[in-house]
Amino acid sequence: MAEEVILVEDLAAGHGLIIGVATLNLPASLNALTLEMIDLLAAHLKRWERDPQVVCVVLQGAGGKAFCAGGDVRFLYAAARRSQAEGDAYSKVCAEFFTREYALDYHIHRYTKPVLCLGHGIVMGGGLGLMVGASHRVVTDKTKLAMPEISIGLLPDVGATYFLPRLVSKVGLYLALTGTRINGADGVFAGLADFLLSAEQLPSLLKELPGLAWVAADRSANDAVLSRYLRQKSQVAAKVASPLEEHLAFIESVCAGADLASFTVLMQKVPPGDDWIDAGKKTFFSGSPSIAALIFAQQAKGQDIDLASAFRYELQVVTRCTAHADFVEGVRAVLIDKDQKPQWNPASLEDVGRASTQSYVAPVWSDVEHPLRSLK
Ligand code: QUE
Repeated sequence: MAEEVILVEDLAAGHGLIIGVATLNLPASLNALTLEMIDLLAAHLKRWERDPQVVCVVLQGAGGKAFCAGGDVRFLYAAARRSQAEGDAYSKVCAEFFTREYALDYHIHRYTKPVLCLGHGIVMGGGLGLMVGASHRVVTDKTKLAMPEISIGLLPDVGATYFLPRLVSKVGLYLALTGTRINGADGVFAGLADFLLSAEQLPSLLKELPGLAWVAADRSANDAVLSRYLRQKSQVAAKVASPLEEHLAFIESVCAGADLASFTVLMQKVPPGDDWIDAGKKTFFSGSPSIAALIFAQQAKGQDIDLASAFRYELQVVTRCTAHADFVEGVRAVLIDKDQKPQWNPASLEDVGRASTQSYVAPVWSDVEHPLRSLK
């Protein structure tokens, strides 16, 4: 029998109260989100939200290596190729996937009960989309966070239009352009996570949660109960250094100009020798030039719009991405052929003009037709 891709448990928390636990269970692909996982998770979140006995929801990943490494990119790649071969304006299959994924992410942001996300191990792309909206975001000394989409010709999505511009200083822009992998301490420093624990504390956490002083139907009381518990845990956790914090002045210096040309020049001038910076430079200079330009437009736009509008904007742009050559070429180079040598079009940062960006931001749907029009 096939394994369940989402494991679900209703933990008894005393006095008839319940903690809903959802475990992403595709460890062989680092729990990367499939459409089936998205739909199952959405259904359970709805059920737990309606059930007055449920006081808290926990999201975690099976296997110990990853909470969630992203989305089902191979599925999206196949769908994008099929639609491009047919000459379609965009892939309906991809648009449907992103619509359901963003609706799930949005639901987590707006959830009416505490959501505890255990962001242990790899949390990238779609995984970060599940985590950032949770009310209680736990990371560990094994956590690796990133928005690596520039490497596959995709706009950083899953709410990145909204959450990246709201991180400390220019960190969001820098993470989007360079795909830099940051650790748990960095995540707390940046504003992507709330509590840094030691990985060894996680098993006891799920055992101790049912014993906390939960109250039926009192969201703010339960938020406080959970926060107090996690704060105590984090106080006894091993300390982890934050390379991101150590590089904050550097990030501010390369992001000081307001455009891609300035960022490119400033990054070119950085001498090699710092591994953390060198990895980001490599990703930026080998990433999609069109996406680099789009990220500037996205991060500027995202500062001024609300969460629902950010998801609607992203769905428009990401859907356009599925009709461009860079997405198919990027997935081919990174995940299919693994030659790590994408041939981008336009090929260089100097060649990207307004026409490229405009072709990505041209709306697919009018406001009244938009698949996410009902997000409030
Ligand atoms: C950039 C990305 C992704 C990536 C690698 C990149 C991404 C993504 C995955 C991924 C990882 C493991 C899997 C899987 C997909 O890798 O978004 O199916 O098992 O989901 O360089 O954006």
